[in-house]
Amino acid sequence: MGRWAGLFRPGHCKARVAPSSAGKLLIPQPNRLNQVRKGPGMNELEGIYSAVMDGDAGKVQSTVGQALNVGLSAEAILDGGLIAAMTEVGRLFEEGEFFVPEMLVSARAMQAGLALLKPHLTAEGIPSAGKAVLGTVKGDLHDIGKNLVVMMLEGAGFEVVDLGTDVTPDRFVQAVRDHQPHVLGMSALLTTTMPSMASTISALKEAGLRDRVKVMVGGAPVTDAFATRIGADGYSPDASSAVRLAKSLTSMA
Ligand code: B1M
Repeated sequence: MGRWAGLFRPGHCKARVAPSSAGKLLIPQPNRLNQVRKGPGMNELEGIYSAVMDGDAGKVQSTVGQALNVGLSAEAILDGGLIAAMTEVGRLFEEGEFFVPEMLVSARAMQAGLALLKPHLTAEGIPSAGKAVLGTVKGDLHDIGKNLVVMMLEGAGFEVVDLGTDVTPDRFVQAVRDHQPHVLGMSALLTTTMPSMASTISALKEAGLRDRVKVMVGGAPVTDAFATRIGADGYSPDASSAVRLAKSLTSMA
């Protein structure tokens, strides 16, 4: 249960009760708030955390507003509220306790908070975790999974340039030239569009840019073996492991 046990009030978050991997119901534990260390702004951070876990975008915005009003820095709100909650959402997803729809609503709620924080983060000059360019490959219009990866990366502090769907190798190459990202991420949902990932890597080589960017790939039909075969630097099966992969690739870039 991790942070759930300490951070949810009794009766809170009824909609989030989800079957656990063991088949049990994931029910918030009795109130252990008294055991959570109290400090200035702690209530606001707990509010943000709970609202992201609940996928309640309106509440995320109001609690982020309150946190700014009581004087918390944008960095503290990002790390202690939004990212902490999304990290937990990712963990619960990986353990089979959260499912894609829950991860999506939480990610969207987190983005609503992020939109409010962005101007403050820029003003505070917080260094980003890295820069990533992402897109769904040529011929492919599936973008739900890619959007989820974008949101999770933004939630983890990455600056993300989202090229959208149906992105040609040339557009990926141009984006690497223009934005100089640490990581280039490609998503494909169709077996027929997976070869475009290989074409993009070839196009990067031809443009002399392959050594300047780490390439990660993902999407339902993509596998680790395929990623290795086409010369990508990494593959991840879901959005939360994509964050870990992007972080490790960024540290190598
Ligand atoms: Co399409 N579709 N679809 N579709 N569609 C699939 C993919 C399909 C498996 C359905 C099926 O037949 N069972 C099948 C592909 C078969 C194949 O190639 N093996 C298929 C087909 C055939 C088609 C069309 C050709 C149908 C037609 O027109 N005849 C057509 C193609 C259009 C095109 O792209 N040119 C088509 C169209 C569509 C819709 C437009 C209707 C819609 C897309 C809407 C949209 O995305 N805006 C759609 C949908 C919704 C699906 C299914 C039902 C769901 C896909 C999805 O969003 N999953 C899908 C069947 C299925 O998967 N069960 C299907 C949820 C999403 C969160 O998961 O995208 O896997 P996913 O992302 C995950 C991971 O893969 C990973 O993280 C994400 C979150 O954990 N991940 C990455 C993804 N990208 C990553 C990148 C990374 C790292 C991780 O690093 C960069």
